Amino acid sequence: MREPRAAYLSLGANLGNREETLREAVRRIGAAESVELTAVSSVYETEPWGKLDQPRFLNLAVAVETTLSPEALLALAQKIEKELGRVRHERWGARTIDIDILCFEGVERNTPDLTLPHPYMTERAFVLVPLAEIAPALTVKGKTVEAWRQATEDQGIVLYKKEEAE
Ligand code: A4P
Ligand code: MG
Repeated sequence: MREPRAAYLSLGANLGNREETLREAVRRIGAAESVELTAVSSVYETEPWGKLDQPRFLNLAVAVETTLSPEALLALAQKIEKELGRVRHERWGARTIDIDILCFEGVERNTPDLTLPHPYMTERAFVLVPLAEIAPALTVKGKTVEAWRQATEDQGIVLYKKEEAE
C-alpha cells in the first residue's frame, strides 16, 4: 500500500446554483475511496479571469490526503465534474463546476492531460486566496502560497462566505 500524499484542488462554479454545486463536489471528493479531505477553505466570489464576459465565480480550495496516483485523482475530479452536469466547454468559459488539481506532493508532471503544479496557480487570486487560507506555508515553484498571494496583482476576489465553525 502506497503512503498517502497531500494534494490540493481548486473548485470553481459560475452557472446554476453555484454554492450547492461546490458543496456537493466537496462532499463527493471526501466520500471517494482512498481520499481523505483534510481542509476546506471558505467560499469566495470572484471576477472572471481569462474570459471576462461571463458571470462571477464562486471558488474554494480543498486539501486531501490520498493514496491515488495524480492521474487517478484527475479521473476522479473529471468524473465528479461530469456527474454534476458540466456541459459547456469553452476554454476559460462558464461552467457548472471545474475541478483542477493545483499540486500533488512530490510530483511534477508535464503531459498533455496533466500539468503539475497547475501552470496558472501562482497568478490567480481566485486560486491563491482560498489556498492561502488552508495551506499558507505550502511551497510551490520556490515560494510559499502566502508569498505568492501577497505578490499577485490579480485583485478580482471578494469573500463570499466564511466557514461556520463546526
Ligand atoms: N489538465 C492539465 N493539467 C491539469 C490539472 N492540474 N488539473 C487538463 C486539472 N486538469 C488539468 O481542462 C482541460 C484539460 O486540462 C483537461 O482535459 C485536463 O486533462 P478542463 O477543465 O476540461 O477545461 P477548462 O477548465 O476550460 O480549461 P482550463 O485551461 O483548465 O481552464 P482553467 O485554467 O481551469 O480556467 N475565473 C474565476 N474567477 N474563477 C475560476 O474558477 N476558471 C477558469 C477556468 C477561468 N476563469 C476563472 C475560473
Ligand atoms: Mg479545468
